[in-house]
Amino acid sequence: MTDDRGRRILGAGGLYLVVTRPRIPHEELVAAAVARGVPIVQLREKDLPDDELLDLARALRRVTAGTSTLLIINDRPDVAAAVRADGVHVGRTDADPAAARRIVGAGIVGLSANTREELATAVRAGADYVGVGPVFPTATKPDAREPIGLEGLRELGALCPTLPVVAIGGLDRTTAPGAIEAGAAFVAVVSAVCRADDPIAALDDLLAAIAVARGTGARG
Ligand code: TZP
Ligand code: MG
Repeated sequence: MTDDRGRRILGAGGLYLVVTRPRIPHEELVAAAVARGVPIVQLREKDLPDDELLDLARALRRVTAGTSTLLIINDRPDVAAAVRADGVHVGRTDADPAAARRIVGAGIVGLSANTREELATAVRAGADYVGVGPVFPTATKPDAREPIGLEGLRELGALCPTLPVVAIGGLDRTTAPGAIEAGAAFVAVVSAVCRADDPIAALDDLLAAIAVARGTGARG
């Protein structure tokens, strides 16, 4: 449901960097991600007033516009549309997927799934990709569901062979290779980069681990 650039990037896989309260300015981290060819960056800030969220989204749009990095906004199709982001990620308890689709039009709509039923719902709703997890326990999302483990990830991924699977939850440079081996197209991380003492060094380490696991030799 997205344009050629979006389809190509979604089809290629790699790192899906979720940016939540990074230890360096958002723009700096996202610029580093763009410079390294990270395919997807998501802005996920749940506690900001609307005007600040919009300003931040606009700034990240400026950093990602015309690059090979897609910008996805968490939870807020209105913000995604206002800044012309590439799409929105809608969690289970967030905006209605059909409403999100109407608001972002041809943009990307990503949906979350933790069970077979939720996966079927996401597919029916016309998700452009599905976020599957949490794979492992995570401290980042206090209301996260039961971890599904690598076996759960493998099982859910096998049920939607034509949809890119974004694995999330407890992933870092040591656990990301297992998620890729279990069939994930993308590895999504929050704390592995945003909570690191040196987020850009952590980004480099993670990209190197993902490249080895994907057998691409390239970063990403
Ligand atoms: N959805 C499922 S788990 C999760 C989200 C947003 C948090 C992932 O954070 P981390 O720090 O990469 O485990
Ligand atoms: Mg959400």
